[in-house]
Amino acid sequence: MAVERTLSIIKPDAVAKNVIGDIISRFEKAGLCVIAARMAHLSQSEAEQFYAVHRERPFFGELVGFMTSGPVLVQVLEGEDAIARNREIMGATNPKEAAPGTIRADFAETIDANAVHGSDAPETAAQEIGFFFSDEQICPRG
Ligand code: RTP
Ligand code: MG
Repeated sequence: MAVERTLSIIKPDAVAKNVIGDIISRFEKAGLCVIAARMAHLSQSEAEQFYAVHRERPFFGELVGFMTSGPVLVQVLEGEDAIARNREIMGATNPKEAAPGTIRADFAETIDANAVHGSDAPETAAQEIGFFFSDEQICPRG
């Protein structure tokens, strides 16, 4: 297994619930390290660009509306097999289908307000990391 980086977003619902620390603790317990992080309140155009792959989907308007509804924490996570490992501990997109003990099962309410985003492949991870962070803002462990 290779060391990978992935882009994680703690979404507005989880920030509003004040569970940022609980969620980061899940990442750390799974062997993932936070190597970049900042709070952001996405504009309409930033959210539309970030989720451009979904622009033809029926839920695009709700997705953009939700992601701009409040502040988020954007982070780069690094670790062995980080992309798949992060998605494993996030759980299924719909929290009602998420396995017990996953972040979405424990912290999310609905398919829109589903607590976290995680990149789904190496190419999208690289693109999403570049969307939010410059190289100087990323601090890998030595
Ligand atoms: P994410 O990108 O946020 O990590 O979530 P994901 O890979 O599990 O799901 P994806 O298919 O990429 O969808 C992005 C976000 O759009 C919302 N969604 N709503 N109403 C629906 O059928 C529906 N499907 C997706 C979710 O909030 C999902 O996280
Ligand atoms: Mg996705």
